[in-house]
Amino acid sequence: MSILINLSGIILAGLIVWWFWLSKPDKRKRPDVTGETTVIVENGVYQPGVIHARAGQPLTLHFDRRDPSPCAEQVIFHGLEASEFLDNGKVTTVTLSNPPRGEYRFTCQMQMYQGRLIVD
Ligand SMILES: [Cu+2]
Repeated sequence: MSILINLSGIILAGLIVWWFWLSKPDKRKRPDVTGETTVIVENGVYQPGVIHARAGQPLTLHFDRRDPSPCAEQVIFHGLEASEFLDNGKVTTVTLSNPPRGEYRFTCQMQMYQGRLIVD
């Protein structure tokens, strides 16, 4: 009986090791970027909420605002000196011509909409 318990303990430990160290190769790989993404602004969230970009490559974002509330009317890129007003029911394009490496938040003016831009 104790052999069985030990065995299951070893298997469990093995699973934990696998889960935490071996099962996430994607995290180390740099994600693919296209340099162009459509972001839907609706129901208090940006979709997608995380955008990847390459340092030194232009990034074009098309904000598709589907929320009439004034909360959604502006997008601000913190740390990048970039912001834009978004017309409801329309697509507004924001271009970051040369984003430096780093991680930046982009939010509405009240910071209820929250997104992350990761430039690497
Ligand atoms: Cu807001």
